Amino acid sequence: MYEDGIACLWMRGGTSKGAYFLAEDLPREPRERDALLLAIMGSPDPRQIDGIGCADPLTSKVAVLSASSREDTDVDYLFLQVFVDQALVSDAQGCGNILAGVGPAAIERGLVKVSGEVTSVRIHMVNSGEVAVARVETPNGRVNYQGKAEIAGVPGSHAAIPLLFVNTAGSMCGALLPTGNEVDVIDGVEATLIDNGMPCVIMRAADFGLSGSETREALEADESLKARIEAIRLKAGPMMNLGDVVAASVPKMTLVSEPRAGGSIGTRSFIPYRVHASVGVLAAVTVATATRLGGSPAHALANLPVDGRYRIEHPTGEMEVFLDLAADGSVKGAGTIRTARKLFDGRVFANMLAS
Ligand code: NQM
Repeated sequence: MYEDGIACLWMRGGTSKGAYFLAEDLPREPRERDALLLAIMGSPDPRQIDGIGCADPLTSKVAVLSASSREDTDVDYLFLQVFVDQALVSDAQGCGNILAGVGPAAIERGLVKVSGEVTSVRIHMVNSGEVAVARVETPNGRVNYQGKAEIAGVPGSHAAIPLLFVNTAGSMCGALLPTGNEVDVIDGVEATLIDNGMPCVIMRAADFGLSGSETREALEADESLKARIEAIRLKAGPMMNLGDVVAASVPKMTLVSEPRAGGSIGTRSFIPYRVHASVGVLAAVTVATATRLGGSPAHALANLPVDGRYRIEHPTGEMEVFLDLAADGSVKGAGTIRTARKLFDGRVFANMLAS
């Protein structure tokens, strides 16, 4: 049925890469759609050799775009995480990095019209039901990808895409603190179970005998550490209203430490089986939010900014996120700057006999 391929935009969004599709080009039925996406990415296979995934969860991602189902937004964006070495596709999380490519992709595909030098695209993030606004440079009626903005983890500079979020508290867990506590103890480890856009379990790196400055490779090579963290994740999932998370890519297990490079806090994030090369956008917003909770392990370690700009240190640099606080100190909104780039526009072919 898909012998002639499927129209696909392959884009970098922030520090991730993904395939951007129009919903109308994919099967409607989720199981059929997911089987097709697994075949397109080449999963399950640690090398994804027979597909376009790049053998890393950060480059095995999908955005499904469609005309907005809401009056207050311009486009619907469903994020799907295609697992690399398991036959799993999950909609249990969103992705703020792939989100950076959604505005440009929606304009490229004609879902959103250009409206001047800069086009504001209001994006309905279907996974969480929340809204993000992306500002996309559109001089001369088309998307401009070139510019001077630099983000850690991506070489070179590109056009800035400011992203703004509102009401992200409880995006997938129903409440900012789904257990009602700033700190819970799981397997003897103090953890903040929190969701301000991304379900995260925030724990001290030191409680695992780590400094928090370990490389991605060193952490991934530590099998007993990974087993300990996974045991905590499986217990945290139901506590966070996420149910059984055996087959889910959430919650993100984030180890925090004192900042080392002048930032606000250090992070190493298990997402959940690989360690993030940097940190997720909404995960960074969630960590920044945790630093404001007196009871959280993140609070005592953080160097809190006075200007609302939180510099979240990660293995390849830092991500700056901005928190907009209400008078009572709660987080009203958040923002960050990302970049994105169109890498390839064409038709992708899948070996459906493999699934
Ligand atoms: O937290 C990866 C990424 C992400 C998620 C992951 C993200 C976010 O960096 O908003 O962007 O945590 O699996 O692409």
